[in-house]
Amino acid sequence: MKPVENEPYEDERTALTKEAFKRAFLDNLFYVQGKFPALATQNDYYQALACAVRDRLLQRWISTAAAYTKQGSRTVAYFSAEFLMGPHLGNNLINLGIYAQVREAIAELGLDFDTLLRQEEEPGLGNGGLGRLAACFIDSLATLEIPSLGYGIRYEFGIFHQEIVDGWQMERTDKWLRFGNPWEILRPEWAVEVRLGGHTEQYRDEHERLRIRWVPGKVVVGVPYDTPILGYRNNTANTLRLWKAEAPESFDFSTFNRGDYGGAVRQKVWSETLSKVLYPNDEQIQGKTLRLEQQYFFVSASLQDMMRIMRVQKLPLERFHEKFAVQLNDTHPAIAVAELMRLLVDEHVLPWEQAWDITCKTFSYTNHTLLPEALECWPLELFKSVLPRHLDIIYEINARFLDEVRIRFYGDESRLVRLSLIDENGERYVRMAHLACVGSHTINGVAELHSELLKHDVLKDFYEMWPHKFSNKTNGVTPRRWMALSNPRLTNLLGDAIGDAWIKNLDELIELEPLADDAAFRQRWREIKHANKVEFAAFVKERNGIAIDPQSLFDVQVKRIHEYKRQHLNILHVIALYHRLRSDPNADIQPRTFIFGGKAAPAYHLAKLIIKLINSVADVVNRDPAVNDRLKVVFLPNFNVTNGQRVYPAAELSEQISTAGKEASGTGNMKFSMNGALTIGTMDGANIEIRQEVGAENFFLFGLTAEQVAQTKARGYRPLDHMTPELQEVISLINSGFFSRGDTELFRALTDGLLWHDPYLVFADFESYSECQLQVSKAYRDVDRWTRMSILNTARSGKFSSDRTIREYGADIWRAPSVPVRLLSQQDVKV
Ligand code: 4GP
Repeated sequence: MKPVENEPYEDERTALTKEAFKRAFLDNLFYVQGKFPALATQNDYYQALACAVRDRLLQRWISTAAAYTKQGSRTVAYFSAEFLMGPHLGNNLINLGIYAQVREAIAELGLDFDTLLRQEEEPGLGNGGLGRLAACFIDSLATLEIPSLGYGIRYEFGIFHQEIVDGWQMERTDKWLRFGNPWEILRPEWAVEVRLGGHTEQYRDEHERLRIRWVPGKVVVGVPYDTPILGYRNNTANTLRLWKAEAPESFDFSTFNRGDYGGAVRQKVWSETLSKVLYPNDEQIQGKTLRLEQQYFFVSASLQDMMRIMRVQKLPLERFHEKFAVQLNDTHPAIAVAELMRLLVDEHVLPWEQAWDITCKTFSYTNHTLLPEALECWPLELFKSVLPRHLDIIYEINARFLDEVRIRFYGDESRLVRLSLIDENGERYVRMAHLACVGSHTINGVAELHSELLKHDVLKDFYEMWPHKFSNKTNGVTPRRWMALSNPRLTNLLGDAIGDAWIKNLDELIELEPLADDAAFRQRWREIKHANKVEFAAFVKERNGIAIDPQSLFDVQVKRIHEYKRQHLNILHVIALYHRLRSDPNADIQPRTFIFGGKAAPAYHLAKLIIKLINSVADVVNRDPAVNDRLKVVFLPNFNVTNGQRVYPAAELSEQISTAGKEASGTGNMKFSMNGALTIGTMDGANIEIRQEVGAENFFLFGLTAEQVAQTKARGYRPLDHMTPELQEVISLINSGFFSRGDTELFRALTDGLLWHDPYLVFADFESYSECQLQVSKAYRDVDRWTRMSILNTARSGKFSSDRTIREYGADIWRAPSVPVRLLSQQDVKV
């Protein structure tokens, strides 16, 4: 049967009906897994289910590729060292619109759908915010039908698994590929070579022109693994293309024949190291050779791949910037600026000026953090040893750039020093943020405040040079994963109340506003939150062995552990509450469950000590009958996407308590708010915009503003000036060894740090925070008021969809129109 023009066409194999799906599932169990029910494990069933879904993905993927190839569509290439995707199966079912049918089909076959979902190892190829943002963005790009490719690294080991042993974080290798990955397709035919190290030399070409040749020290092969990324209920399936590093010759027989077996495999081992493991640091970058090699590896492979695509589509390289818009997700891929120049000038013999024009029209750069320790700088010698040719190119870019600066800012020598791509104060460094700024046509921050701070602080000199390059693109998150998939009860209620258009157009949630005044609706709203809390409590019981009370206020802080995010402010307040209860057993305290979760970078000792303190306080408080179950503290191990999906729907209070001016945006704050949690937060990152949207009366604000933080520091901040009697008690209790079995030294690094330095102004904000928490408790006791506030948070969270963010990038930066895709059947594709 031929499809009607623009009507979705389903062929026999990939139909979306329940019956077709059951048949596909069993087919895949037999012919892909090679199993029959008596022998099949839950994992076999999961793989069969994933393959049945994948068939449906591939049909859309092929249809999409056909549409894009035919039209030679302008394409967004999102370059990111991290894609924190989370499990694919549930999300793909949501986006295909067959979640409910498939659940039924699996049940009818006598299997437990949730057990199968849980078999999936989540691909944790990112650290936190930046990597998860990339994942939300590619979901929105596909939903908005914008042709796009995500380019990154297929790490064999993603972010470590966190275990808590005796209160301490322990890291275990993330072997996510152990049982295979049904979502990826290997494309060996598109492998490319990437060179590293060695030296450069001059030579004369056939026209007697002096040219430069790079003689590499080693070569690796980048092999692409493709994952289709489905749009929500459309026919678009874009591509996430991740590179694995392999040796060109995996076994060197000539070396082997000389009897050197070790030498023969060394090249293979070294090559594979490049994509072996994700660096587990966020916002704290150390210049390590392997990291620069990883960055260059995926960037070079990707740019070469894009040039291949141009050849296939018969487009001349001079039009590279018309075909592709490349977004640099932070500075990790910024070496792309020099690499594109090298490819155009050295390999494709374009004049420098033309190559530079193409390069600057291709790239745009997003900054994700203001922390100075996160700004990537490579020691010059290290850089030269890995990328000698690129260092020459960067010198040339710099020379031309500084000439421009000299003319613009006549006589301003210090500005030249500040703007240079090379840091010459002491040991010399290559400044990657400067390379990204010079080589990009736009530069953006990820929330209004952050973008302002970039212009007036971190990137001030670049702003003065090119104010037109700067803009703000406030982050967003995908409502498919963070609501429709993870909060089915809320999704059903919303469906009944306002329909489901909000899944694709989150602004529709505003229709909920009048329902905040409807008592029956408020009742249902509460029932849903309660059911989510009960489910989460069961999970905590299973994971932590702690019984928590679903009637208590669920107060949650989940995110990477970092001093600037101030998990220690939170736990100090918990200790203060505990102290109040112990001092006055009749103190009137709202029962609360404090839930923490997050990973610390393995070498970040203070962050690890904060985890230990939280667990130590939990141990004491949870066992103490004197607090009479009014306080419970839980540290949820291994916070990742999967666990995030469990916790956001159950949360009532969202802790967004970073020192103002430090959190670029935050995206967890958005996930909480759209799931009906209220925020206690500072005027930082996107908190400011959340407060603006939901209304000041529906947000618990405390603490110094970014401006006040700066002033306080400028005046010479002394934490002891902010000591209150209660805070004094809290610190003494910790130092007395009360939470550490009498060890009075265990937490000294933390308490001394606070008493004498307190770089993130925990003490300065403590009183304001405690006071604000009292307001929270008071509001919580007024059940109707709280529910109203909760409904309004969801109703007014439309702005925080990543669809809105991507529309803004699309309109202001990429200028890539959407290309709707017509579903093809096998018969439509001629061999
Ligand atoms: C994070 C920022 O800390 C966070 O505020 C922001 O929401 C997120 O990027 C996405 O823009 N930065 C990182 C990092 O994850 O590694 O720098």
